[in-house]
Amino acid sequence: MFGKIIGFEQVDNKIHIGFEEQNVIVEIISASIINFFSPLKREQRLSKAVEDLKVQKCSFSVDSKEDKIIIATDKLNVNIFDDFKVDIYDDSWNILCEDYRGDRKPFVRRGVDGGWAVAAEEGHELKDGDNKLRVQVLKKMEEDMYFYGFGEKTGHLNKKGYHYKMWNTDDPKPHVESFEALYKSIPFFIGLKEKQAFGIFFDNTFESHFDIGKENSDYYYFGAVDGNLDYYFIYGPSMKEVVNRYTDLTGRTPLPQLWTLGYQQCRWAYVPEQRLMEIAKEFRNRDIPCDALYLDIDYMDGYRVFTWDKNKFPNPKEMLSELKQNGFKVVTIIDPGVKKDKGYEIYDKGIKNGYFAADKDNIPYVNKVWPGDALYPDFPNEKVRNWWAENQKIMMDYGVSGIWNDMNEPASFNGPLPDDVVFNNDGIITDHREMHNVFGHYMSKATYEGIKKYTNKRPFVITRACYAGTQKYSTVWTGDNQSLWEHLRMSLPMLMNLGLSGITFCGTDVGGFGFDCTAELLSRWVQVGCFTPLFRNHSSIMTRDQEPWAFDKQTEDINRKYIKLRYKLIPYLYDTLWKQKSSGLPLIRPLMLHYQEDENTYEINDEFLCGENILVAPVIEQGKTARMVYLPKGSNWVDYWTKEVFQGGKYIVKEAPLDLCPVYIKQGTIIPNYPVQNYIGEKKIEELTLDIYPAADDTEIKYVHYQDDGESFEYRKGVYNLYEFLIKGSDDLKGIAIRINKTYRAYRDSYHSFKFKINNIKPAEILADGKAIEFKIVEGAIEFLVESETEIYIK
Ligand code: MIG
Repeated sequence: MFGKIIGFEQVDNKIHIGFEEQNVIVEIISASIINFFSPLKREQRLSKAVEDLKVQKCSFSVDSKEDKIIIATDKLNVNIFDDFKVDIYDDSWNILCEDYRGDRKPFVRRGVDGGWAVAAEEGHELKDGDNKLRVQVLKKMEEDMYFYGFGEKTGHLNKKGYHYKMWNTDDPKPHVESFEALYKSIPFFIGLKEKQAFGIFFDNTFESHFDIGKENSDYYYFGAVDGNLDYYFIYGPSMKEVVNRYTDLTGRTPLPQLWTLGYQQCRWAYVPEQRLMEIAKEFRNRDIPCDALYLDIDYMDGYRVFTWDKNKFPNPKEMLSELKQNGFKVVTIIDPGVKKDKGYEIYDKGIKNGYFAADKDNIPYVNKVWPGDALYPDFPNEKVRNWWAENQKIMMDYGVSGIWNDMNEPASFNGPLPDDVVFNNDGIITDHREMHNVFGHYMSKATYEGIKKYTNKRPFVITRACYAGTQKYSTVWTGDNQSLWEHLRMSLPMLMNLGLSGITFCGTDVGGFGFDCTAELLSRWVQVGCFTPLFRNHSSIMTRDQEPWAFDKQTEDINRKYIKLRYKLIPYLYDTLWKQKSSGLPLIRPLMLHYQEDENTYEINDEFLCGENILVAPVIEQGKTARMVYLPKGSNWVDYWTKEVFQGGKYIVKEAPLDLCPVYIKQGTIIPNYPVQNYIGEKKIEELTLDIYPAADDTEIKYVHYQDDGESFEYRKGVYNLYEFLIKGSDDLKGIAIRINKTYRAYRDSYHSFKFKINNIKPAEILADGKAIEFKIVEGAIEFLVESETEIYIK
């Protein structure tokens, strides 16, 4: 395809290499990130995901020797051969990633004459092949490799042995392991080889394929049906560094409004007004915290976006303001499909200005979605995005607090959009094949910009379809799961891999969307939801009710317990998000992200870390009341419920009756807690609780806590506070010294006091700034209060 190397030329950080048939550019983005590019479709890179490419100047060398070109940075050695074969080594020449030599040799699907036709008649489905790839890179499968990431995929954490397709797909059938595509396309993965991690981001928005040693165990490959060859090799060696660098390229999740971390209740559909108000009232009457309620498609007038059905909601503004007084924020759904309907303002304006995608004869393209005949806004066009952003004002003026973007794969009821539907991508005329996977991305971006402009608050957007980089604009949920134990099980690796793929703020429909939930399933699901980034219960029309109280008293109590625990953890979650701004590390993490040295963690599908310090090992099987828990090597772990300490590096058995979710806190950490509130902002938080798990030796614990107004963009001007808590045990462990430092102060509200809750110690005396203070023992932990910036000594 490329032919022999003819020569090369270095221009700044780019090495232009001429091959007989094609030119390529190898760009040194940093010592650890290299981009490989060939303009197979068009000259420019035009990334939709990387909006602000930051090249870090670094020294590197380029030489040619015999049959190859050798590029060396401080971290990587890259050999480039004829046919654009690339081998990448670390700085000690250990191979990391080597191109496979030779052609694909797929396994044979054996059948018998006529046999398949009969099977197909019965309804059996055959997987498509993918021999139509115009861009393709084959890499040699090394021994002992593991693969993660790929965005939102079914199956397990490690993707080795599977094939995936990136083509945003709305398939309402129950999602199972054999699904190759779902709603989101994030063409990024992490390879782990002998404890070294690297990432590959294949930035191509066309239908792409990733085969991870499925068709042949000698190689893995990625490729696309069209577009440029454009991929980044991102070195670790730690997985944390890979995620950090990948999110540095594609962007990170901005701080959300604090309330979005609270509990959210959704249902298709809370209509009319009286039903929505009833739901709100139940939460408060039953003492179950809740911050957000959702309105699904039925609030609209004939499914016309940006309208209200005034029969069901006679006065939305008044209703929303009444709800707000009670702490409820309302999020409304907005689909992309605009009803074809003369006289409907949005349609008229869109038609007048040519804002809809058109067919090849430039006639606006019509398909069918909820409103019947509908048109698709040309979101890849900035003008259209600006218009869509303006439309957000309609909803914001009513007092809506967030926008839920559904159906933006885009979905269509009347067969898929034809390949040649035309889009105008900011001046470049292109088609559905190229824009399909970024349709939801651009829609979320427009929604984000609009909400930001009209509220000046941090926008809350939640989208179903996305591409790499959408994390800059939107939260995601994983679409139409079902109330199945299998889907609860699957949600963990799916969310962990989304987290590794840059999507920090993600969640599944807690309790399951389709099918009827059971009391036990909801009880176990809420225990997972409590520790996952987006905590939203959602269910479909015609399924049985699924609110926390929809079953029996025990289920309601369990819901209340975990939803309240969530509210206690809010400052911990928020701190983690704040730290994510620089680390890129997600909220939900697979164990190996922090324990890469411990191979036992590589395939743990049923446990996860919430931030760095909380390990959750939920029960995800019906009828189970005990489970095996693996505690990773390198830390000690404290049972959150009993405070018993365990050494890492082994499996333990934990009894877990229905109301107990096994949770372990890393020893030597601090978990900040807020008091439980009915909703974020109900109480003015003047006291921060510090739940402390002292180290077993004299290791110093440092925890940084972040505080701001939780809603505006003032923090970007530096309006926030930082607190540093330092805890150090003496060698003989006879005493523990604690220091509180407010290391940065620019935000007016601050805490008046700190409540310390120290687990697993038995002090004789506690001194604050040298004076003895009182303490009590509550549930086995000692508790005492101090004012700001005190030095504490515990004897
Ligand atoms: O085809 O708006 O995933 O959350 O409740 C159904 C109705 C359309 C799909 C979404 C789901 C939402 C539903 N929507």
